[in-house]
Amino acid sequence: MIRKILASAAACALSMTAMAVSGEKIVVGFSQIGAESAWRTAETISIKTEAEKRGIELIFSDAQQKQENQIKALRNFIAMDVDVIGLAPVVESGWEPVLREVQEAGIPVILVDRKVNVSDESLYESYLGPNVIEEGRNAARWLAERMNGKANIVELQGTVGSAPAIERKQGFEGVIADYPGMRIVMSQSGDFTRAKGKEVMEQWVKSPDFRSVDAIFAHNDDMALGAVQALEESGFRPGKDIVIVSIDGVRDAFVAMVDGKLNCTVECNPLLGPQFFNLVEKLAAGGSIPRWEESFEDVYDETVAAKALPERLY
Ligand code: GYE
Repeated sequence: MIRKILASAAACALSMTAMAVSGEKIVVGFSQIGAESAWRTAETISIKTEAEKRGIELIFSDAQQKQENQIKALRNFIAMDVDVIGLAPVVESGWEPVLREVQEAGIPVILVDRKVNVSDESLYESYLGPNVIEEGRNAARWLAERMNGKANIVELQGTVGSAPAIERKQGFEGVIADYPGMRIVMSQSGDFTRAKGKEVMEQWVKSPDFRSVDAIFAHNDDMALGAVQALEESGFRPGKDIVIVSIDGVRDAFVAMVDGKLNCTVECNPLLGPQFFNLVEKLAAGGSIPRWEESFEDVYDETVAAKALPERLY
């Protein structure tokens, strides 16, 4: 195994020679959260495609949104003696014990798209992903401008305890705090899925307080799209009666913007395969990698949606 010989810089040179001679494959274990959103499906495809392209052996595990399944997967990867582990952690907390086991086995961990909350930062090598706080801020900045600093907002939060739900909320609230006329009047988790986003919105529209609501902030596009459906079924005109801003930038969000049903999406790039395996290859070659490898993203609203739509592949 490659990493075993990576213990020191001198040994690393040896390992590279050994790899070149034996053509030994890099083996990567990847623990994915599940398939809760179009975003995540796009990320999975990007990871699988890139591994294949580079001739890297990928052991892929789908946790079906359960942390316990991710912990089991990590223990399997230790037993299989993989070279590097990629972990997209469903929630932030509860990782310390298993990450310690992984560290003791000498396997480096790259966190992908979500962070963990651990007291010992040496338990992972790097976080590859966006600045999710900034995504929340960007959503709030766009909404503040669009609503002239005045809005009663309902918030559809992502998975409870997940880094993007915590940090998108934090970023959004930080910006609206500067606008006395903007406030969140209802807030609930829709677990990052279309079905739950719809379900939560169906409850909200029944409340008499909903009449005063004029904007929705959804932590991802799938929940916003579920909300759009619920609003339409209740006789509202999403995108017109109620302004909607969400995060991800998936293709269906652009379609909804072109149809006038969604007003803005803050991009969160799921195509992390190439950046992920660049980091893996650097580690396998004995190199060091940055603590945070940031992915590039943008903000798109209804004014540019039609032009951008043909380029949206996911
Ligand atoms: O925004 C959401 C997904 O962790 C950044 O997870 C990711 C988020 C993404 O389910 O759609």
